[in-house]
Amino acid sequence: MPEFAAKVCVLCGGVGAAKLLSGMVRAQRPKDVLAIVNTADDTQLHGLHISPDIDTVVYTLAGAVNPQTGWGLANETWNAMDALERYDGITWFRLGDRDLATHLYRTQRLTQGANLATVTAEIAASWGLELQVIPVTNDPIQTKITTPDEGEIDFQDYFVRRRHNVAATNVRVAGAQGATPCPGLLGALDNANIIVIAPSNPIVSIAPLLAVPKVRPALIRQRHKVVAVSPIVGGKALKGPADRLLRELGHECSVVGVAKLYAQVASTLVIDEVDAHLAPAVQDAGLACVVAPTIMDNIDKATALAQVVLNASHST
Ligand code: FO1
Repeated sequence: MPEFAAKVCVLCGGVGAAKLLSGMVRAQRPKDVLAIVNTADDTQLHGLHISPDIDTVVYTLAGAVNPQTGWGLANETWNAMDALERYDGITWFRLGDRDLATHLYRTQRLTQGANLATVTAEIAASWGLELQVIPVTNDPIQTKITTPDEGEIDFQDYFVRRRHNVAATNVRVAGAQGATPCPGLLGALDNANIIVIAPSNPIVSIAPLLAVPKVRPALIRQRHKVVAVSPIVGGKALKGPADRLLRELGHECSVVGVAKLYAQVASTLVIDEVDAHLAPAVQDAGLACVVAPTIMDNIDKATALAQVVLNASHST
């Protein structure tokens, strides 16, 4: 059983989490940070196993991510995608030539019998990362979105192919019930000084992490050291469909709605200054509320937010 001696465990989705991690590894020693990453966005395409949230974390922390999109690699070429057009192949999910190497390597190693955690550690190490990056589970879990006119579709169909421009009437994480937390994950949560819920999509990035058995109970048990950062600012998501998903699934699309979603597992919610007037309502939901700049449009702001999160954990 691997041991992850991390002082700070961060529950991560994609872009927002990667930005906070970039700051966290400057506010804290990188090797004391453990990123626990959602894998319910994973998809099989071209016979390859693609782990978008893991790759966004790795590429961002390596300083190699495409800064415009927050996913994939900067300075990419698209020869493989262009060549696939000849065969009318699958090109709606854009895989750059260099990004493809990650999926080829991951798939080859999984085929050899390595588990996702092992392969993720190899990929993170190859990019020179010092922080620890693990999948929430080595078992297959998939987010499935139910839409009014198509029934249940896969996550990337929803997110990319339909540009999350369709209403969701239900979201579930297939495979979660039978999944086992990544070895070492529960121990890391127990031993951490602080557990952070990154500003990721509560419905499709954070909920899948909590759906893996024993993870939610572990946070409930240690709620006093769990600090969440709201991904909703001024009633909107900074990126992606978090705001519309909250509304479509019957939640309040505000920091108060996020507070109510996290009340069981987190004791503090960090909200942006534009939502300062809602701090009392967050407290009424049962969480301490910290007001700070949460829009990480540069590395210094990400570092400052990481420091706010670390300080918040000492104050509860
Ligand atoms: N997102 C898109 O909107 N369009 C794409 O073509 C796309 C390709 C892609 C390839 C690799 C990868 O790791 C991520 C990719 N993403 C793309 C983002 C991905 O759908 C999202 O990052 C997550 O699944 C949600 O956070």
